[in-house]
Amino acid sequence: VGEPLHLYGYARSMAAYRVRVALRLKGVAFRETFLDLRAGDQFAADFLALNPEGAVPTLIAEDGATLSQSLAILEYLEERHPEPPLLPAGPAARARVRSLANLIASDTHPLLVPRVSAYLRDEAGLDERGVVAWSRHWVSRGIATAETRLARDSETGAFCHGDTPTLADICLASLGLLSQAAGLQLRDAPTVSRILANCEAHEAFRIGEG
Ligand SMILES: N[C@@H](CCC(=O)N[C@@H](CS)C(=O)NCC(=O)O)C(=O)O
Repeated sequence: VGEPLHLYGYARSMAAYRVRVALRLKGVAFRETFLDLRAGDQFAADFLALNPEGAVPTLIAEDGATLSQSLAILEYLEERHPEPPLLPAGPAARARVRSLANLIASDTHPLLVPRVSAYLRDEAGLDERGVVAWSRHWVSRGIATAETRLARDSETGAFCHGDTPTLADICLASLGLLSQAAGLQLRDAPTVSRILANCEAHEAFRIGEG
């Protein structure tokens, strides 16, 4: 038995949460070092040497490779530990799941990270209300698009694609975390709410370390 994987994360990070949930779903042992992003730990020289982007998650994999970007890490885990699968069979189904995952992880979440809020506040001159309004706007828009697609598509089941969790659920649950923290109601998103409740009931999706 080799060293457990080493995850660099942050308790409130949506992107680190995605990797934590995938590791738990796959039953892969890991240990986690928590950075404090509010204190600027991501800009410490030894961390920047690992990940020049200054962002979590960063994962030291089995073979010592240093991995970053949550979606790339999820795909790595899927290839390295295929069971249980987090992507469905068939190219169109896999593209649907990846598309839903990207809707959240590529088109929504990057607008909400600390470096963007800091720029809006410090460089673009937005006050705190403006920054909150910005975040709410993009979260609401991401959730509204997810709701339209999930409510419309026949592939939607107990989870985003069928009845077992996929990469899409991991990403949706990560946004659910943030919308809760931002005090956003999911009133107008019944399908998203139903899927998030199924995620919440699943042990691997619990919030917190380990
Ligand atoms: N697209 C990246 C996002 C990584 C990212 O920006 N993570 C945030 C925390 S959720 C971070 O470390 N931010 C540091 C900062 O904004 O200074 C991923 O999915 O891994």
